[in-house]
Amino acid sequence: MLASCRPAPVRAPRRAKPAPARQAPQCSKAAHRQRDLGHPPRTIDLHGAPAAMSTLRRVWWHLNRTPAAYAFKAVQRVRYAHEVAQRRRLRESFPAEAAYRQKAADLKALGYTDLTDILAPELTRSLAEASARKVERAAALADVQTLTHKSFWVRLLDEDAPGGQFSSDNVFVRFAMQPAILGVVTVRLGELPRLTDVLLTYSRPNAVELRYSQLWHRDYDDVHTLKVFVYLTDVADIDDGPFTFIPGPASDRVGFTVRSHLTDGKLFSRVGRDAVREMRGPRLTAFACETSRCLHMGSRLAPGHARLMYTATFISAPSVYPGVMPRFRLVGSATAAERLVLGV
Ligand SMILES: O=C(O)CCC(=O)C(=O)O
Ligand SMILES: [Fe+2]
Repeated sequence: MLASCRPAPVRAPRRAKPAPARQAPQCSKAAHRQRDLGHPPRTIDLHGAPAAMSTLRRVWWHLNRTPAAYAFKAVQRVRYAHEVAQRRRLRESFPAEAAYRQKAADLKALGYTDLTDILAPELTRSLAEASARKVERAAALADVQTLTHKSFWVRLLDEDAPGGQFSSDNVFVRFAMQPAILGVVTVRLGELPRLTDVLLTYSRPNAVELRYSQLWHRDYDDVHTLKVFVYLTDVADIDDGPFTFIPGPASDRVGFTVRSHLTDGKLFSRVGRDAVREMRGPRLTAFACETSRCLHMGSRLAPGHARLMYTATFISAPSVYPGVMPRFRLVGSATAAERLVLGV
């Protein structure tokens, strides 16, 4: 069944009181620890030790959350012109069927598209089975992760990436590397993308206030970040914490915001509530969103609800963060195009 993406009056969950929006660049150590480290790039996402980030890296990280990132990106594209040309040349490696071209066109125009009907059913089945096994361990993993910043969700794949690296034959990686996904993303970018991460998150209600990606934000993984999401539990209504967003054209009109995370009040002083879209759908609903462009939030779950969601993050290469630690380790063989996508 296809996802239904509907206009949605956004309401905060009953128990949640909005937090003050966060100002990005202030740097006391304590404040830094509190800040959203949900989406910083691999090189400087120090997983549990963000306070140890060097001053230079921290400054770089903050600059990349401003329009200056476009200038850095342009410099990186020139520096790595050879790789960029190779990514363009090899774009034919992945299928560009009419259906994929249509999805890519939707992404370009609107910033999102439904992917449910084009994914390989056997890979979706494997993803669902592997995710169900992971979720059995959620309680134990939650205990370990209560000290980290995002108390409203548990990351279930940390154990699959010892030393910070997934092997390329991991089912969560193979899912992202399927021809349909790479086909759509490659057509959209006009070149091979770089897969920077895969994530399985188990979101639960949080007792206190809305935090981090529960507030409205764009992702700053890179200037062009595109995420593929798969719901692994039903997300039928607002109580299930749907991924909620403002499509591309309306987000463009909001423009750059100094604060990286906005409360509903702040957002709706800049854009009408009628622009809001919610992704709702049964388990195995899949969609893509250009999260560097579209303002978005999610995981606002009502008591008694939980949401399991898979995320694959793609960027246009090269990264605005030079010296990115490889996220993947090649196991078995791969084509030249697949190696470029994996960065191995
Ligand atoms: O939990 C959600 O639905 C939002 C997640 C999010 O902001 C992201 O993956 O970039
Ligand atoms: Fe996000």
